[in-house]
Amino acid sequence: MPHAADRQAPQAWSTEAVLALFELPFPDLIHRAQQVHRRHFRADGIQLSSLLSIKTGGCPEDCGYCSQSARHDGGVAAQRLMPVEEVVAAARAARDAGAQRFCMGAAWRSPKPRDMPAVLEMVRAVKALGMETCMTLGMLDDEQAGALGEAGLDYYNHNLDTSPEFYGRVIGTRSYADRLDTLARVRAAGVKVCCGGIVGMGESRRDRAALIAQLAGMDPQPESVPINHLIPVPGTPLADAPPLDPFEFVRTIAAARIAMPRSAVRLSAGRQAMPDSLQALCFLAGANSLFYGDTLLTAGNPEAEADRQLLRRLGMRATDGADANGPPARDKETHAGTRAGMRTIRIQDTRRAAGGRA
Ligand code: SAM
Ligand code: DTB
Ligand code: SF4
Repeated sequence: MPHAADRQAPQAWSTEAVLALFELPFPDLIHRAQQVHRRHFRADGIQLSSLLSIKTGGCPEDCGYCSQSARHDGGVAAQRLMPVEEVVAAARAARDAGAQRFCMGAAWRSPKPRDMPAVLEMVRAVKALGMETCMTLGMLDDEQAGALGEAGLDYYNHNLDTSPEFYGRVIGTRSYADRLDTLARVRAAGVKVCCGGIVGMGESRRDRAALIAQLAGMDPQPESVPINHLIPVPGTPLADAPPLDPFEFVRTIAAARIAMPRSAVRLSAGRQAMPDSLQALCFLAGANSLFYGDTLLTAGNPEAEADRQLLRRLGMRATDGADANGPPARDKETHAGTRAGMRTIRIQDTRRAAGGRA
């Protein structure tokens, strides 16, 4: 029987209601986030996704945070779409290092018809490695979303990024409504939705609450919610965004966890600048997914070995995310190997694993 607090319909999360979460005393907010988290997930499990930029730079969009926009000088050169074999080789390496999902990103406004055959081939080939697939290619039309669904794409990432009110200060070339349209097409194609945002762009607490309310109001809620901390990129309009209190970032994670009890909440961009202690607080606040591997799309991320050590030090383990949307997992026995509902993934130092062959 769902807990009363989790039974709230998605639309029950008004901006005011989420703002009230942000305004709780920090210990109360974390306690509440932990309660919600433990009703739906093992508190020691982390899902690991690796990212690859399959088409870098030269993007016609004007997103104010982005190194890849051709409209600002973010220092990233435009490249062509990567060959399928190189993408598959990167996915295999990520799988062998312990990633269970492979996310492929392209710096496009939307895919061109000529790009689709290669992109669909990438989905099929990465799936054939036994990995979950995710793509983020910009806006999609019905046909493109349908084709990705038919190819077996598991997730499509398309973020709302911020509140409807702050949005126009950051992005001018696509509207909030455009984003919601793409997300509806992804849903209609039977592909799971990965949708989140960025904090630390100079938005207010109310904007952060409004972003969470928008995400939580999606019906159904996104299966995966990346919470990115702005990585300020020199040459972009947001290079000098005012610093955000780290506890405010943790509060955003906790509000996302409480408002979206069954979603995987991913502690996403910006981890390289975060001490381990802050990341641990994010896990306590309900984050249960990470980008794993030393590069995001163009920016740095902690080394895989540093993340393995962090999880080890915290007594946490990589999981396959199968507990998402599943029943509560309270049984300590699930720590051992495979059981219905969740699988522990062995993450390893591939340099050591490959030692015999190197
Ligand atoms: N071009 C596609 C699109 O925008 O739909 C996909 C890639 S885009 C880089 C994916 C997301 O990465 C953005 O929506 C944004 O939330 C996040 N992102 C990009 N640059 C970032 C930065 N400098 N700091 C934090 N997050 C960032
Ligand atoms: C998301 O929300 N964060 C990821 C993924 N979706 C594609 C991207 C983060 C990008 C960080 C900046 C960069 O690497 O250029
Ligand atoms: Fe282009 Fe995506 Fe960067 Fe916006 S976030 S400029 S759409 S690559």
